[in-house]
Amino acid sequence: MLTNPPIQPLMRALHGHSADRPPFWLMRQAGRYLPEYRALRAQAGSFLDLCFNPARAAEITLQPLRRFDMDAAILFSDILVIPHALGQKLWFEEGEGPRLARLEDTRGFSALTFDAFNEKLSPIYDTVARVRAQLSPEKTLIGFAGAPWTVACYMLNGKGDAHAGGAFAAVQDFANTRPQDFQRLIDILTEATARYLIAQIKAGADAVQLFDSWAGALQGDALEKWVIAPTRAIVTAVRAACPQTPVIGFARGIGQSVGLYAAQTGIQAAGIDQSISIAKASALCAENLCLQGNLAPDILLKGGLDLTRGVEDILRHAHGRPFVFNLGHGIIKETPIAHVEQLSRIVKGLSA
Ligand code: 1CP
Repeated sequence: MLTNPPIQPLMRALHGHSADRPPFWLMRQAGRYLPEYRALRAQAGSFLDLCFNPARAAEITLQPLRRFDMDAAILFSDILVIPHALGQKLWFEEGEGPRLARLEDTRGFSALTFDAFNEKLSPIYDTVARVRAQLSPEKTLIGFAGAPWTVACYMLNGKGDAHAGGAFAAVQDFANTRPQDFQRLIDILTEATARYLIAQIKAGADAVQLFDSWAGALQGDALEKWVIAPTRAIVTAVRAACPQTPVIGFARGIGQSVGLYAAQTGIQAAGIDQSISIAKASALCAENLCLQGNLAPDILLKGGLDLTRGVEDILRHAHGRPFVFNLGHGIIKETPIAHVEQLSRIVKGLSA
């Protein structure tokens, strides 16, 4: 327990305190819906060049706070810098998304190496330090990484999954039929993710979030083995090295399993997507666990009265418990800036 509550509203919530008005930030708050992002992106060359340019990445991290005064900045980077740092070739196809040289089988896993890991990632630690130095003391800096299951999906598939729902069926098949081989990859990623998050915290991140965007593809034993167990190992390693730093776990699409996920991983806050209500998630999780979420990104895209009602509904259900207002997934790139301004005003209690 802390003797003094932290001064940052977002850290107070992550440490289990409720507030009259919850702090807020938005997943993918830096990015293509902002003209100032698109301008810097156009100068940068590739998306990866942008992630590895500390001055530009720090600037992009700070851009949304200037417009909308969120309570937290989230490091501008990508979950796929981990495979890149382990030696798997990564590039981004313009207008499409990430591409990775495929890891065909265990021979591919053997080529992954920690030899240059922190060296390759050092520009990102530099970005974290720059942002923390420019951010006012009452604002929180969130570092992040992809969770092992989600990163393994991209590493084995070589790209996202275009099928509706994106369930990475071929990766699930690999995990089912060759569990020992898959475990090797998960173990490498668990070690890499813990090292990466601890280095971000040492560089100045106040809290960290694990994005497990494709956790919802798994159930039962597979969820326990590939999502819960590696997350627990990462939380344990981060807490041992940095006992005061909260870990937010966002296992998207796991529905009612969020209670089990939160209790068994030891996370300090649980990200809630839009598929279950905050009232339901509250009933499934411990009272002092901070919840974060869960406005549907398409309601923010739509705006108007639906947005006002959607935000107020969540605020009402979360009242009295530790809570961070956020979306249920990332901002859609067509979202009008005026809608994000409207959201910010409502959450702050200013007006609709
Ligand atoms: O063209 C561009 O400008 C690149 C678009 C873009 C951006 C802005 C990508 C490519 N990544 C990012 C930044 C990013 N990615 C952040 C920055 C911080 C923020 O503002 O929130 C974060 C946290 C991520 C995390 C990320 N990358 C996730 C997890 C969250 C989620 O959305 O589910 C995933 C799955 C990725 C992979 C990725 N990177 C980029 C794309 C288009 C994708 C998805 C690919 C796919 O599944 O098809």
